[in-house]
Amino acid sequence: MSAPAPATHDGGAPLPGPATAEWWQSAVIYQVYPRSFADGNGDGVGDLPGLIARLPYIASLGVDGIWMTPFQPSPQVDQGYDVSDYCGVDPLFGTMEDFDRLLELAHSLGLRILLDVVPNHCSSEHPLFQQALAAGPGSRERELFHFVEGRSSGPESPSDLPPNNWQSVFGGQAWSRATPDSDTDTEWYLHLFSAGQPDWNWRNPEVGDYFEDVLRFWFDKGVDGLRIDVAHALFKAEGLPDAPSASPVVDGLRSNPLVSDQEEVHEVYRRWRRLAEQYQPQRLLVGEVNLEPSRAARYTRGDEMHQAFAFAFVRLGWDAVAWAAVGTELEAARTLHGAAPTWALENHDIVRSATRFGGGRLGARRARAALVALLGLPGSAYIYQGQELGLPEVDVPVDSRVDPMWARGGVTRDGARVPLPWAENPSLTHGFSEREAAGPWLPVPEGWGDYAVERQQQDPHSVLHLATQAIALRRRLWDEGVFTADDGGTWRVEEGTLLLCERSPGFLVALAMGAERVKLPAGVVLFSAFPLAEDGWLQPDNAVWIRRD
Ligand code: TEU
Repeated sequence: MSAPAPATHDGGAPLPGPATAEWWQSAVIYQVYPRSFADGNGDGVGDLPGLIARLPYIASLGVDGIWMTPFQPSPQVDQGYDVSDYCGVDPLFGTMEDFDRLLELAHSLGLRILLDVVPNHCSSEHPLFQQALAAGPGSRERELFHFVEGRSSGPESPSDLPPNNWQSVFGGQAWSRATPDSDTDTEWYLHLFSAGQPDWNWRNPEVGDYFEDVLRFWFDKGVDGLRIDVAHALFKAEGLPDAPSASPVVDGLRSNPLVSDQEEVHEVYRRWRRLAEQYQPQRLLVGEVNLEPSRAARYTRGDEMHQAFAFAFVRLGWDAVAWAAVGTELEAARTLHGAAPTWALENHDIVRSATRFGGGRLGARRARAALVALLGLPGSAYIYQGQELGLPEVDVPVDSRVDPMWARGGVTRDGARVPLPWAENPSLTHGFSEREAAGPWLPVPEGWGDYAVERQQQDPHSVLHLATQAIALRRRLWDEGVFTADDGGTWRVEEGTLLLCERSPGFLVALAMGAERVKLPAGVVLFSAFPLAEDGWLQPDNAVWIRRD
């Protein structure tokens, strides 16, 4: 099949974009949360040897690569997002030799490896933070972080109040005393997350240089790219002024404009892009930029990151009109900045889609349909481990919750992080770990084996089969030139509840989001989440890919 003519939009001007797609433009990436993926040494925590043993499973999904959340040395206050050594491997997960083995085997299986880099903050155990604490107020060492004199409630109580009213994403104030028991050290340090995660001061050029070395270290090893944690937050408003409101910084920092999306941050990604381009093949940068579409797209301008997650649907209910509106916004941002959306419905921070979309059988149907829709959209797609099994959110018993957000803010993300069920057999962990008696780091609920990989591999109607088939067909459509990097998406709603995204040219993704059946759009159905029950109709919570030439 010959490649279709370039897509045209708004008056016919061709969109900017490469004639030949880069690998990441068509990619499906599988997110691995190593703690919960597979436990190789029987200590109840997933690790690199466990992941190595299961790499063939990931390859069998047909995905292009893996994004791994942090496995670097860390006190694990925030399950690894509190890094104390950016260039190591925490013994909890294995050794650097294990990582090298992982990288080599992944590459031999055709899988790229993306790592998580956490540049907004480190661990309070990081040697540079420890040195800053020891060096005391006013020292050069403290300029790597945000150490600031506290405010005073009265002459008797010097510096007893934090420097400003900023709130932590995890709940409570975003400041802690440098040395709580000291009369002489009256400084506080900033932490947008937990007190164990001090924010770096990116206005100090030494921080930029430090991270350049970190990037080089992993790129030199052959790592294919990086997912950048809270990428929009590195710079804070100059002078750290009070926020207009001291309400908790929920929803990924969006309620305090002073802690994120400062213009200076773009220079960081320009520098990182230049570095990424020095490697062959070029290394990929994908950002966690939890901002509205028009702001997030600015991080994917031609000389910045390659991708930024489109989190927009994550905040929406099962509502075709709302999805179409957000899809249209994302398309407008794409047209403006030339980078296609990077889709994700789930990750380790978000309530599982099967639960978010209604729970039980209804939620399971919707999650399955949404996954099919997602894989047909123009742009790269990220799938979170277990999404291909249709895992629901788990109500982790209160005593077992370990997410620091639970202690600080009363919200837990543990329910999306429960160990993966590999085997249906009745062992306590369903094949995740050999640690039977004490169990894994988060308990698995009753009935977890029903979702097990082994079981779904035997069932041709399973979510696992469906996801694998959708990924294979998607790949074929790219190879045949039906899908191209220049494709846009025109979003609309028909019959009140039928969500449509028309991918240029002549390819339609349809998702029935209402309670009633709807007319099936004209064209040849290439794929569906559920079999089509009646001629010419689409049942509620089904999704189809349609070709109309
Ligand atoms: O998350 C950044 C973030 O602000 C949100 O995802 C937040 O955790 C969520 O909106 C709360 O509802 C990243 C990581 O993905 C997350 O696991 C870390 O806890 C966080 O950074 C700190 O490193």
